[in-house]
Order: sequence, then structure tokens, then C-alpha cells
Amino acid sequence: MPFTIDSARGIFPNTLAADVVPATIARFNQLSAEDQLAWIWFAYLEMGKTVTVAAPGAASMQLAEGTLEQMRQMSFQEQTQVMCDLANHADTPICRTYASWTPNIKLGFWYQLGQWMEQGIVAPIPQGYQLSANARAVLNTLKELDPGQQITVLRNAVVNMGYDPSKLDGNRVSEPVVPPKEMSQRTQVTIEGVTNPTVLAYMNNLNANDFDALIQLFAPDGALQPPFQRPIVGKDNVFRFFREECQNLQLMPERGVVEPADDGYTQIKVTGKVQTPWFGAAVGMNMAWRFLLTPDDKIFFVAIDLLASPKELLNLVR
Ligand code: 45D
Repeated sequence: MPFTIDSARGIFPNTLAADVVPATIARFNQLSAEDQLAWIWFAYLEMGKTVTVAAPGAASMQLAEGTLEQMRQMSFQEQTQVMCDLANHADTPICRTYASWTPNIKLGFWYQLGQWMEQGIVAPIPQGYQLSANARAVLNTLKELDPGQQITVLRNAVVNMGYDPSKLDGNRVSEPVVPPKEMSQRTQVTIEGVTNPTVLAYMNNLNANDFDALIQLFAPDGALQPPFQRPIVGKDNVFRFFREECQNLQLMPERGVVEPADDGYTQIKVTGKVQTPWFGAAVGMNMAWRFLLTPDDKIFFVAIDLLASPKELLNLVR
């Protein structure tokens, strides 16, 4: 085999990803738990001036309901303790429950806590809380980022909280999978410069939440690399990822290039926008997909990158 997953990761090395996102997260992780919570609160308020988060679906709320109800019964001091525990990745029952949730449930949980903080049901960030100098500097960096990068930082901050999921042996909790869109409701993308049927079907099936058809496009040992993550390897794992984390996305590819690679493989880079159900059309993230297809047009590897700038949408060089 001419390629390994590791060598495949290097296709289209000129692609400039938004490295400022992991860099900002790394700086955020250095802050104290109190500072982290206040920082997210201020970041969230700041963001609310331009975009609002959509209320989460009923399903993700229901799955967090028990824990939310538990927190509602607590004193302000206890609630603050739980939130600090989450930021500190402590080993507590709530931090373990949190770790078992998919990202959407975690986001839904915090969405509700944020509402309750505003309504005075959950302990607010103390009035006049002074962020440390470091926290203020990280907040200023965040303000400079484009909205797609800002929401990615916020999402990662939330997803990283709680007990370490890799130390958990219990069940993972994920929202029920929505049925795929009716054929008559489906849209078809067009990509300037790309007519490859596998790539088009990838976009169309993901937009239709048709994960059964989507996973058929992958080679058995194929891999998918989400933004700022290690590749997810093998059909079973990729399929689970689709069902757990990829519902109701809107992929809007714009243009791409197709090039032959070694041993009959094909490499294809596509750029365009992606919308998340959390923000809808209000935030278009600038993305690239870097595909490596086998000689029989199965996906051996696809990397999804959040781009450094809109200028990168036009960068289709090798
Ligand atoms: O701590 O082709 C308070 C893949 C203060 C699949 C708070 C993809 C205290 C393949 C404010 C209460 C998925 C890879 C906290 C494509 C406190 C594929 C609350 C890409 C935490 C294209 C904070 C998909 C809150 C992509 C409520 C790129 C924060 C998807 C809420 C990207 C933040 C989705 C939210 C993103 C962030 C979603 C809702 C970046 C959501 C971000």
C-alpha cells in the first residue's frame, strides 16, 4: 500500500489551518478554574453581541436533565463548586457523568446553566470579578478571531471539561440519531473543479444525515481527521463519530482541485463553508476537506480543517 494514515495526513501541506485555536485553548488551560469560568462567561457575553446560540434540541436537554435538576437544588456555593470541579477535571460523580456525554449534550448543559445564571437560579460569576492579567490577554486574543474560530475555541473549552473520558469505563451517552432526510428534501452540492462522485456523495449524504450511505464511501481501514484532532481510524469508529457528533451540519463546499497521487490514488482538496446547528447561517466556518481516495474511489483518508483566514478558501495549491 502506497499510503499510511500518517503519510496521508501530509497531503496538501500548504493548507493553512487556524492554529490560533489550539494555541488559545492551551493558554486558556493554564488559567485557574475560577478564571476559566469567568473567562467563558465574558467570552460568551462578548459573542452574544454578534451571534446568539440556538436553543439545543429537546433530546440533548433531556439527557442532561437529571444533572441539571440536581444542580438546581444546590446552594450557590455548591453550584460554584460543581462548575469549578468541571473546570478542574475533578473525579466526582457529576464530572464522570459529564465525561460520558457527547459534545452536544455538554453544550446543552452549559447553555441551560448560562440561562439559569442570568435568571439568578444558578450562582453567577461574582459581580466585579477581576480576570487575571493572563486571562484578559487570552480574552483579547479571542476577540481578534473570526466568529468561526471563536465558537470553536468555546466548543473546545466546554468539551474538555469534566473527568477524563479515557479513564471512564461506563457507557457513553449520546443523543438519538435523527432519521435521514427524505429524498425529496435533499439538496445536491456543486463544487467548482470537482465532479468526483465520492466527494459529492460525501457532502450530500452528510447534509442529509444519511450516515449509512455516508460510511459506505469509506475504505474499511479509512480514517477521518476532525479539526485539531487525531484521525479516527476504521469504519466502525468513523461511523460512531458521524452518529454521535455530526447531525444537522450544513456543508457548503465551493471549489476544489483533483490531482493524481501515487499508485492510482487520487487526492482532492475542497474548500467552502460549514454551518453548525448551534449558530445556523449566522456563522459560516471557513473549511477545507483534504481527501485521499483509493484507486476504486473509496475514502482512505479525509482531513477537515478550520482555515486560518478566508483567503485560504482560494488556496488550492499542493
Ligand atoms: O464555564 O465533513 C457559561 C466534521 C459560563 C465531520 C458557559 C465536520 C461558564 C466531517 C457562559 C455558562 C464534524 C468533522 C460555560 C465536517 C462556563 C465533516 C457556557 C465539521 C462553559 C465538515 C458556554 C464540523 C456555552 C464542524 C453555552 C467544523 C458555550 C463543526 C456554547 C463545528 C458554545 C461546530 C457553542 C462548532 C459552540 C460548534 C454552542 C464549532 C458550538 C460550536
